[in-house]
Amino acid sequence: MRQTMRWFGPGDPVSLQDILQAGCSGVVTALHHIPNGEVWTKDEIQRRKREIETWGLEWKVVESVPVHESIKTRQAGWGVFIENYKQTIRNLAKQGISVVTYNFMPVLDWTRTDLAYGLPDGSRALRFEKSALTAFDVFLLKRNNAQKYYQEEDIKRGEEKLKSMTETERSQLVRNIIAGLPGSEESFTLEQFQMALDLYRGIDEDRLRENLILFLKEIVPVADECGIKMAIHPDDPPFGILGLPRVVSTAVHLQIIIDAVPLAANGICFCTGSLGVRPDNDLTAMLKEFSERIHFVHLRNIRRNEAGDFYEDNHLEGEVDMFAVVREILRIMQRRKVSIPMRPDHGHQMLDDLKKKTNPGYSAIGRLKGLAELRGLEMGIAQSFLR
Ligand code: DNO
Repeated sequence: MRQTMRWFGPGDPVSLQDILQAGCSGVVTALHHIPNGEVWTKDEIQRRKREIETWGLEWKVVESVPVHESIKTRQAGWGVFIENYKQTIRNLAKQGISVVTYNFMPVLDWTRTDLAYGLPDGSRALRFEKSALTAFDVFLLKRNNAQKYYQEEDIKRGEEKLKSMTETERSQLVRNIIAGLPGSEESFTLEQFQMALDLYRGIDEDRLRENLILFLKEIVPVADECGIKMAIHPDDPPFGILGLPRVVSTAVHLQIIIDAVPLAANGICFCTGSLGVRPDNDLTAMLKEFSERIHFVHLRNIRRNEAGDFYEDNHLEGEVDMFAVVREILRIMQRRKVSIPMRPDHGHQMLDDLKKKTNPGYSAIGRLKGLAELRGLEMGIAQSFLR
C-alpha cells in the first residue's frame, strides 16, 4: 500500500517533516481555505503541490473536494456547483492528482460526541455515544419534532445523560457536534444548524440517493475522462442521526452507487472505522465484493457496545479484524497490480501530544503508532505470501 497521512495544510500543527519522518511517501490533503463549492484553481493547486514536493512527498489523493449542500438537497445553485466541481476535478487531474475523496452525508461530515474519551492507559480517544446525541438533539438543540424520531426509552436515556452532565460538558457536547470536526468544512451556531437541518425536510433516503446518483452521473464521466478516480467515503457513523437520511452505510448502498454509474472511476474510500461500526457490515466480504472499486483505504479500529455507542480503539485492537482486512487488500492489490493508497485513520492523543493543542483524531504520535503497526502488519502478510 502507498502509505500516506492526512495533512490539513500550512496551519496543521503536524508538519510535512513530521509526516516524512513517520515513514510516509505522500500526504492526503485538501485546499481547506477555499470556500465550499468554489473552483480550486490551477495556481492554488500547484502552490500546494510544490510545497508538498519540497519535502520529497507526493500528493496524489485529495481528501476531500466537499460536495455543496445545494447538490445534496438539489436546491438553487445546483448547476453552478456541479460545473464548479467538474472544473476542480479537471484542474486536479492536470496537476497529477489521481484520487478524489468525498462524502454525501447531509449537513455534517463525521460526528462524535466525545473528543477526549479517557482510556485506562491515560490516552484519549474519540467516541460516539447515542444517549449524548439524543440529549443534544432533544434537549439542547430542541430540534423540531425530534421527540417523534426516538423511542421512549431512548429519550429517557438522553434525559439521564443530560442530567449527568455539567454546564461545561453540555456546551462542549454542542460544540463537538456543530462546530465542525477537522476536515469538515462547515461550522454552525445552533440557529444555523437548525436551518441547515430544515433544508432536508422532505428529503428521505430515496430522494437523497437520487441526488447522489445525479451527482455521480454528472461528475464520474468527467473524472473518468481525465484519469481521476472518485472515492466515496462511507457515512460516519453509518446510521441515521438527527432525522437525516443515510445512503452510504452498507454493502447494499455501495452496490446501488456503483450500479448507477458503472465506470471504474466510480469507486470507494474503504474506511474500516466507519463501515466497521455496523455489526452487519462484513468487512472482508465487502472488500471482496467491491475489490475493483477500492481506490483509497482508511484503516482504523473501533469498539462498540450493545447500545450502539463506539469509541476508536488501537489500530490493531477492536472489532475490525485488521489482519483479515489487510490480507484481503494485499490480495486485491496483487490481482489488480496496483498499490492502493492508505492512511492510518485517526489515532489516540497520547504521550507528549496530551500537552498540545491537536486536531481531534489527527495528533502526530497516535497516528505514528497506528501507521507503524499497520506497516508491520502489511509487511508480515506480504512476506508470508512469498514464502
Ligand atoms: C474523518 C474523515 C472524514 C472524511 C470525509 C471524506 O476523519 O474520515 O472527514 O475525510 O468524510 O469526505
